[in-house]
Amino acid sequence: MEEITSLLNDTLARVAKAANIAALEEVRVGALGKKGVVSEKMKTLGKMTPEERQVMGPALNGLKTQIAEAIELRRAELEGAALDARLASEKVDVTLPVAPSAMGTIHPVSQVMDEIIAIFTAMGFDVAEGPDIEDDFHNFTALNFPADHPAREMHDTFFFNPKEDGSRMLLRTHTSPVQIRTMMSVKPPIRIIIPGRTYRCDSDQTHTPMFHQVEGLVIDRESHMGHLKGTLEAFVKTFFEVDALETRFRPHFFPFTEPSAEMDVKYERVGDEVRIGQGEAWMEILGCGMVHPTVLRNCGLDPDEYQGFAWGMGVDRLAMLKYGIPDLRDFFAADARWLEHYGFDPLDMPNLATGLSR
Ligand code: 2NL
Repeated sequence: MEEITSLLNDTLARVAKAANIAALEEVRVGALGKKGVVSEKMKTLGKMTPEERQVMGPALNGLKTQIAEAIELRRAELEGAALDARLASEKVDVTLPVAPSAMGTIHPVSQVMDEIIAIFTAMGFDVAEGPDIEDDFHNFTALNFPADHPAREMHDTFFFNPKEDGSRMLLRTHTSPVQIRTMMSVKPPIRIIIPGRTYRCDSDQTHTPMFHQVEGLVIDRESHMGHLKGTLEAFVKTFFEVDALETRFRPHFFPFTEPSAEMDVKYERVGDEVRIGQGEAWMEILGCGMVHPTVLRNCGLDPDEYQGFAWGMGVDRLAMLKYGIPDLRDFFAADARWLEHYGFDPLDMPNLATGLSR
């Protein structure tokens, strides 16, 4: 019996001294393991007399239980301490900036839209938007398209089935209906750009049935062709990130502007590469002009009081030019590898302070 008491005290002292889970496990194996001291003692029960066994059996079982309980208690203590130590050492500072990488990429068309928006909003323009599904008035009539203008034909325009009154809704063929809606509802001065999707029934190497435009509109009392040139020259220099960019304004025709022009920039082709701002060749970039007096009148503005300028450009083509993307149709192929190559970092919003693109 004394032996059992000293075995108990001895083992409990070892349990208390175990400084970590591994040391505690060693004590457990030494006492309760197959060849442990308690197990060895258990094996001697068989050789005892029934009287002895009646005393020693319960005593040894009690010893075993007490040791096991002490070990479990100490294990919980050690595990708690280990967790506390981990919690103290592994701190997460939630105020740190997120890692500078993110899943997925920004499509070059979205990137170029964001770049154009960054440039014009820095000049003081607002962004305006409107519906993709339009009526004939806002898409054509208000814009001074003659009744028999070819752009109205089934050939170019996606029309919906006629309504009961015979009129047909359509997918806007340009973003100009948004300018019409703005001029009809907002008192000048107006300075807006309109990014958005546009639709024409056309599909080949250089045309897709849905494409992207950004148009712009300035209406004030004395806005003139000089403001138009200054605005658009500043835009292309910033957009192509070339300070010494030469431009030229070539007379053109649009029903909604008078006079109308197309703006070209100097460029050079070196192999497959297009270098904007170098060389002697001219590349068309956008169309523009002074808003036609009839368009102003159609929107309830008096051309003797107000005048202004407008322009429009194709975003898909600008994205191809700026980022050297050879095939328009890849824009709409949703090819993950292409997007990985030509896409942009979602956490790098274009802005004039840190640069438009990286
Ligand atoms: C092009 C040419 C242009 C406009 C769009 C416009 C809108 C209104 C009144 C007058 Cl409401 N003009 N927009 C003006 C000139 C050119 O786009 O080649 N776009 C891709």
